Amino acid sequence: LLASVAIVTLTAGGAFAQTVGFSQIGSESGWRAAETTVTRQQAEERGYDLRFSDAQQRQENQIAALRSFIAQDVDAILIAPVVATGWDAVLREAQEAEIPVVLLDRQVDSSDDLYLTAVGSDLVHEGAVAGEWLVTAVDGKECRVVELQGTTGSSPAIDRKTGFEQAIASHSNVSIVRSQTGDFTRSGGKTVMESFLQAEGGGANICAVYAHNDDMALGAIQAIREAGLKPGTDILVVSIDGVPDIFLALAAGEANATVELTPNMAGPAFDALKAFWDNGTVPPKFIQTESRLYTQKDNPQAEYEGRKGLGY
Ligand code: GZL
Repeated sequence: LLASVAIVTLTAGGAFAQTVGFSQIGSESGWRAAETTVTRQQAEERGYDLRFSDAQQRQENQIAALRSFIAQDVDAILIAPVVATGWDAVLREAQEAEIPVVLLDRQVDSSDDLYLTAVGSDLVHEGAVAGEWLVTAVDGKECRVVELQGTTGSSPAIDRKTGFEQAIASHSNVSIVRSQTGDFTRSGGKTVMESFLQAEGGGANICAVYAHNDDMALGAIQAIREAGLKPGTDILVVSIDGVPDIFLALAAGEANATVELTPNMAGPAFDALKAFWDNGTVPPKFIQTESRLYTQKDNPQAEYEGRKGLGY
């Protein structure tokens, strides 16, 4: 009996194929919550022991989490870096500990020899898709745009702005007249949109709001409604992520377009890590996920039904 108990204990103790530390930014948006859910599911399916840390959107907490994972000698580290700068030292410590690091959904300014690979979308392209949609929608008419930026210094805030501006650059009828960070949150989007409305004739001078994510767009929609205007009609609403609630807003005619971002960054990350652990395969430095545009014409109610419950 004792021998069999020992065997069971050993087997149970060895049940986890690998231990992975995950430094997550926080839960600032529905998309971020979904990414966390999917990462946990992906780890579970693979039998990995996922050590999870929520940084409450503070870089110092992410750096502390990485140092803790290094001290635990985990087999790999996943990190969604809240901002693009300030990672060299801790990434070098992980490299010296021979722990592979994979970036999820955001990029860093550090040299790419300091991480195994980065899984994410082409953030500049997402901004360009949003800009191109608006240019087409206004069809030559003047359009004064207000912009709700993501977290200051984050790669999505920088790149989505760049892409949108590139797309509207050759259309002088479309221009960004105000731009401010709403920190990727609904409350941030609502508060900043309220200030834009006040500054722009109660909204009479605003043709469209471009939000770097759906959560800020949903906050802006609320502010537009409370100002007595019709979101999606008086003021066009274009954003990025494809969270379930933006599909409800599309179905209600209160939003006009979103660029979908998959929350499944962990799947490709774990696949790359398995090849690296098993065969030493070095993946490309960027594993790109696809994104696509959805508008009111794309059966948003059905898209909502298909997405709710995916952990958003
Ligand atoms: C983009 C990702 C962004 C999402 C936001 O890749 O980093 O962070 O678009 C989230 O919803 O806050």
